[in-house]
Amino acid sequence: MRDTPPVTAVAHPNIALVKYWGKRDEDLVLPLADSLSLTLDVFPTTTSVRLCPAAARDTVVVDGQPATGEMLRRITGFLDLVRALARRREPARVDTRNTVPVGAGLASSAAGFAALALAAAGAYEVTLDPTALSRLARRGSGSAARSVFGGFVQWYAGPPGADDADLASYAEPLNDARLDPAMIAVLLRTGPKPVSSREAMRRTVATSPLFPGWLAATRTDITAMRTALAEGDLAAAGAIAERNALGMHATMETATPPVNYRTQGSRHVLEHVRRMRDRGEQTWSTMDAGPNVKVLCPAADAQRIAAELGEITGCPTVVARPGPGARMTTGM
Ligand code: 2P0
Repeated sequence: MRDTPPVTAVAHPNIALVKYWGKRDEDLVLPLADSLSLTLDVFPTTTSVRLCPAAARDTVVVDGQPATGEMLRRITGFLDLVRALARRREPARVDTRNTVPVGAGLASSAAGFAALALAAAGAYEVTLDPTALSRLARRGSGSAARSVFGGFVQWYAGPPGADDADLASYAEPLNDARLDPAMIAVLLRTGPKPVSSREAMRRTVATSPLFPGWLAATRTDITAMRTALAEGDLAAAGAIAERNALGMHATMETATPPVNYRTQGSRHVLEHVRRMRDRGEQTWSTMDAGPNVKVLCPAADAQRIAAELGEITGCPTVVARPGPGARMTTGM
């Protein structure tokens, strides 16, 4: 029995403006609240999947290296979900190429599982509409539900306790958003993170006294962010995004034991972005599960602002713009 030809898909990372932090169901990857993000046009992940009927088990290769441990377990577990949907059993070979360092808080798992969901569904011949694809990607990594779509995207938590909770939690593009900003990634350090976001979320929900307050604020932030996007109000969107991200970091920094993704370098950039704003620039920061800072700003000012941030940090900066959703492609 021969291997099937590879099916290849590409997806881009997304950066949340209203964050996902905390699950109500670990197995189904159901979040405690809605989140809202911007898919970028940089750092794509390309993944191909071929079925290997004669093989004894799945093979996973990430950036040319065989995957092992937790990464292998998560990807084969995800393939099991696709096989269950397809009612098929063949092992697969997965080949993934990232253009962003894995585990540095630059959403490689979002792009990775969005591309894997699309390629694996294709390889196992399961027909999924975009909503079903988003649900499937969610099972690999929550934020991947959002990378299925381009531009501004909202991921619905779904009503808690519902029998069809799995069906009700998926992402959708926000077609009424009237903003077309830039996002600058300041690449302070690109090593792997000290604590996985999965573990950090778990710890935060279980132990941070600030978590309930941040979660309640997040629910309000979603509504306010939707209004800001629909009105094309970058200043309102930026202010909500910065406050929501700083609040999320406050929750994990007050967990037991604490999780600190903010480094001295991050704090320096956060402070500088505030100072730029004080002198009239339209700049707002956000940060994820890593030390790198992303800066939301008008597209027309992005090159100038990125040059200044590069100069004060001595680190590379990348200017991103709204990017596309996951799609099939030919070859790696
Ligand atoms: C987000 N992050 O909304 C938040 C903000 C990081 C900080 O989603 O456990 O890799 O696989 O569902 O999606 C990163 O967490 O976590 C993330 P799992 P995921 O973008």
